[in-house]
Amino acid sequence: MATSLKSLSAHSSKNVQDISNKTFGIIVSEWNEDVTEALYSGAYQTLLENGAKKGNIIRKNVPGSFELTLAAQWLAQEESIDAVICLGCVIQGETKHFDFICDAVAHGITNVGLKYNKPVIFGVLTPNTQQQAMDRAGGKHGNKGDEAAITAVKMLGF
Ligand code: DLZ
Repeated sequence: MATSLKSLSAHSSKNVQDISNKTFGIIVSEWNEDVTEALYSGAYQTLLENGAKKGNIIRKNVPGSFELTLAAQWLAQEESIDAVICLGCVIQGETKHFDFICDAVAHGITNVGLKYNKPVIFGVLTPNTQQQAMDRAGGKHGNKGDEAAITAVKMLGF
């Protein structure tokens, strides 16, 4: 079984670093908000547990996951922001909308990270059902928001 990132955080020497002076932007998509709010709670708490200061965590909402990319660019271009975490949930529907949104967001977030040379984390769930989403937002498969936060922390310590 794969080791979760969060379980490594307390014990891995690679992850022991001071992030108290690091600033994080967290962008939350409002679509499927039960899921994305749970992702946000996980990410926020995990950053605090790892030493981030409340005042150094900036939250912004966007209407849907498609808008995560532009908002990530707006935050990443700020010199004061060290890492951006994008949180969304796109649930498979009957049309190709799902594929277009997922492709656009994955490519867009990648490009923003490369352009601004800082971690921009893909914390977007792409499940087939609402239940699968909830299972990954604090349910039986953990919380991918936690993992997104740990990924940001690890990348800052690279
Ligand atoms: C339109 C749409 C649909 C059908 N489904 C989702 C979804 O499951 N998750 C999500 O985050 N956003 C969805 N959206 C909204 C798009 O992301 C976007 O906000 C609109 O297409 C406007 O650009």
